[in-house]
Amino acid sequence: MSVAIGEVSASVGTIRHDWSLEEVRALFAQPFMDLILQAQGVHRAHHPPNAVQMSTLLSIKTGACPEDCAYCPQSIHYETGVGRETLMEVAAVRECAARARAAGATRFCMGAAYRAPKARDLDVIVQMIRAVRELGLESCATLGMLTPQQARQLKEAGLDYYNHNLDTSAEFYGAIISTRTYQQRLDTLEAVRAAGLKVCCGGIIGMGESAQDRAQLLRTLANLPEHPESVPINRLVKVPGTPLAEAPEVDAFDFVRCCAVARILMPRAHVRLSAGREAMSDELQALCFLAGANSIFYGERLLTTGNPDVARDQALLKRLGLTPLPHEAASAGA
Ligand code: SAM
Ligand code: DTB
Ligand code: SF4
Repeated sequence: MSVAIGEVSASVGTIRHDWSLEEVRALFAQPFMDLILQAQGVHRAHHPPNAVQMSTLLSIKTGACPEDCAYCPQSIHYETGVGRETLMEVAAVRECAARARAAGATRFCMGAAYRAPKARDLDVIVQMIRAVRELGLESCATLGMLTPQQARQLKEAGLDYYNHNLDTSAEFYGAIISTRTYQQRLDTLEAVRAAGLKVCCGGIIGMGESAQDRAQLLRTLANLPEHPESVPINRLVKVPGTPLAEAPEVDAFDFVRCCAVARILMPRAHVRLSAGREAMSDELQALCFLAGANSIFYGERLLTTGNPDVARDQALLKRLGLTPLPHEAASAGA
């Protein structure tokens, strides 16, 4: 069934949780210029037009992950040259967070190569969250699957956001990960929401998924009971040694379309132009911002791979007249 563009346009910008696959595919199928204009319209109705939220990532526990995510350099199943490290010391994390703040980040995101955190690790991570918050930064963590009780423990520690990605459509998921199910991801997201944490949830483009898989991923995110506050759109970083090292290149305009459709489906979310920026031209990144992306990972490393250095990003923001978005508490004067 095809949906008339006019019908799709009429609902643009309203907060909905009932998108059909046909509607989402019709958004994607529009002429590029129409799609970008629509996304930019939604963007301006819900966000300051020239502001970008900046998060810095730190890998607090690197490598030797038991999961088999086909894209991931940290999986123990693949030879990628990423070492096996233990959980960092709290003081070292505090120093990294202070440097991120000095460079202009407002949120600090701590990532761990866990299937799920153990109780003794969580006790240390609670101290890291407190240290990050004491610096006046927003805190985010991505530690794998959580039980409802663990999510509550993180909330009590003052955690603001939890990142847990769906990565792709439910249909394509089995081709990428065999060691945990899509439903387990949805269960973690539910536990995170129930604990009162803000949700950061998105996916990866460029793993060999079809156009329909991309539409289904974004549709699943938009049809969650509440939209994630933050939606990372990663372009696969092809790491030698992973099964996806030779994945086909994503068409740049198709990637921009994903940012635009995410913006239209989840008008209030911060759509984050995430992994893969280092290999993107400034012009492609500008198109993604035009399509409604309004957040980036900032700082020369993601978790184990590179990211544009601070000088390049500052120059890009300046050339585009974009300014860093202060975090909510800061802009409310708290
Ligand atoms: N281990 C935890 C988990 O998987 O939930 C947290 C860290 S994991 C590295 C966080 C996310 O990074 C993954 O869900 C995936 O979306 C993204 N990611 C990992 N490797 C990537 C790559 N090579 N390219 C793009 N995104 C990647
Ligand atoms: C997300 O969606 N992307 C970030 C963050 N959440 C944790 C991670 C990207 C990782 C890219 C590969 C690496 O550096 O290891
Ligand atoms: Fe482990 Fe996360 Fe990498 Fe999957 S994405 S292998 S769970 S670190």
